[in-house]
Amino acid sequence: MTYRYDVITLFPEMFGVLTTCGVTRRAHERGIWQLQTWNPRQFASDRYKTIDDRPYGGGPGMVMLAQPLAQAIDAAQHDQRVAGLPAGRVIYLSPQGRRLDHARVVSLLAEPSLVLLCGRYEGVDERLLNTVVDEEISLGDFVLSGGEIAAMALLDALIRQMPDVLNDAASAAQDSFADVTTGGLLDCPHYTRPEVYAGQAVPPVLLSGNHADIARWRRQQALLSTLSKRPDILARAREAGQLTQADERFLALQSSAIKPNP
Ligand code: 4HQ
Repeated sequence: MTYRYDVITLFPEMFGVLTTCGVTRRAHERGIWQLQTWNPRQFASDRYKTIDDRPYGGGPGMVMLAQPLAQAIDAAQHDQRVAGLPAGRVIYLSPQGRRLDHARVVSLLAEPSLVLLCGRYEGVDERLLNTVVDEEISLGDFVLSGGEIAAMALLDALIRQMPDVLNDAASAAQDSFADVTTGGLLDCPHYTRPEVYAGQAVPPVLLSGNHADIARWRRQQALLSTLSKRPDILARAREAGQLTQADERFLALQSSAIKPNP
């Protein structure tokens, strides 16, 4: 299976990092996913290539015109169909959307094609959202200069979950922590050489060679970290039945160890 993503953006150059760096590059080279960018400026209908205009009702900033965006989306979906894929659903990245989490990432992997719409300025004409956008997704409760970095974050999160993208060790290692929304915990601490750094020794259990002890210690560290930094995630893990009796016994001994997140 190969995934195809079409991105509507005034800054297609930004997406180069996904195909030129790291894990996403390797997956792209191996044909696991494909990217096509579409610049709405190329679909502008006047000779000045206008893609934005002043907001009705006044106020600061500019609003992206519906028409060039609608045509760019049409062209992307047409191309997807020509490639033998379904016309992708249109996702608009915006702070008004539902917050992205791991569960949504995993569910989006069921779709072989998507169209990601990146807004700039104050956003896009509401009538475009009403007519062609299927879903709005937010990266978080803060404001970016445009949807591009949010779209890139979504793509990165999608790509690293695709089959055969991470090596075996990495995918095995992330397994238990992958889904904080369905019972996963925060990650445990990691150490590498040297054995002492800045006066801090590596926890001796990690040098013991006792794999059962190491696994138990890592689990307990993950429980402690989740308890102190993200009690909401610990509660969800408990509700999802992800905590063992040993986990609960360990946590019961820790009620005095809760530190506020600095
Ligand atoms: N923006 N999550 C405003 C975001 C954003 C976010 C994208 C800025 C849309 C018009 N996108 N433009 N947060 O802040 O996705």
